[in-house]
Amino acid sequence: MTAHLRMSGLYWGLTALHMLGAPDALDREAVIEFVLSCLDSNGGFAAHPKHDPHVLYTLSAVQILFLCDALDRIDKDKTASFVLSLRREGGEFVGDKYGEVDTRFIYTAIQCLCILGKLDLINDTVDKTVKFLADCQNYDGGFGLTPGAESHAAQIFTVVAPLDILGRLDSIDGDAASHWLSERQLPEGGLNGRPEKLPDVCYSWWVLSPLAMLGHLNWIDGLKLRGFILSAQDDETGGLADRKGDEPDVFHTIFGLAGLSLLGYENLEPIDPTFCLPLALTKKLDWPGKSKR
Ligand code: GRG
Ligand code: ZN
Repeated sequence: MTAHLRMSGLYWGLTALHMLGAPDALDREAVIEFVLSCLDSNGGFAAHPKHDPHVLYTLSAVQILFLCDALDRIDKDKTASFVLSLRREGGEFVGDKYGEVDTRFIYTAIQCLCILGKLDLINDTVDKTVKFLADCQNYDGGFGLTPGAESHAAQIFTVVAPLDILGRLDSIDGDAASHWLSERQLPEGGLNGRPEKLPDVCYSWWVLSPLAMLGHLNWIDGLKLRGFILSAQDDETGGLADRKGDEPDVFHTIFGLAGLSLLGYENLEPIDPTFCLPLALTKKLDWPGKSKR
């Protein structure tokens, strides 16, 4: 049932374990072996052996290898050239050979190149990419997956994070985006992804991380959100669900923990809002926006 997103599942689980102070809980060699078993001859990674390579799973694979300090196990140039092959005329990126465009793929491509130390490969089109991302901002302050598409909290994350990496946050109206994000908090404390929707623990990440990057974390009530996230922890398994009483899963566990980490929760390793990786590790990276922090 989870084969189509297995690689990201591993990244979510491993990052959650890092936040919980148990980075070695999984067998390192088995993790690396699984990642390498999903490597395509073109340098991209699939979610599962014998699946098609995709930029989403290529980023998850690169993040896992970075978390395991094992990037030397792949040909970085080849993986970077797979990512580069997904770039289109207007500076946007598609996810794979089937050609879907989404700000998610711009973010994942840029973070991937950044971890590989190869961001300069897009120097010639970076202005067009920044314009494409900025053009996704709507009159309500939010962002959609392409210009003109409906505002959604997660798409704000996938626009703000690459602009933060590129050091170009000044190309959007950050206050308008933050205002739209601040309206995601419901009376019970939880956040939704767009107006009239139910609150969901994963939006603790999709909403809080862009607010953190834009310097407006205090535009929501952190104490009330903390209570909402904690109420979604399952007593028996320890995992977090989308909301109280539902079945827990690794997706809501990582993004609930990451939200708590951004809120400064005790005994959780700090998470980087731009990369969704432990801050202790991203300190080792270099990127154009780093000096603006
Ligand atoms: C490195 C953290 C990280 C991410 C990589 C894959 C990706 C980039 C970002 C995903 C962004 C995204 C679009 C997340 C959406 C997740 C989600 C809960 C979608 C649900 O959409 P609906 O419409 O939910 O089913 P609502 O809550 O609107 O009903
Ligand atoms: Zn969710």
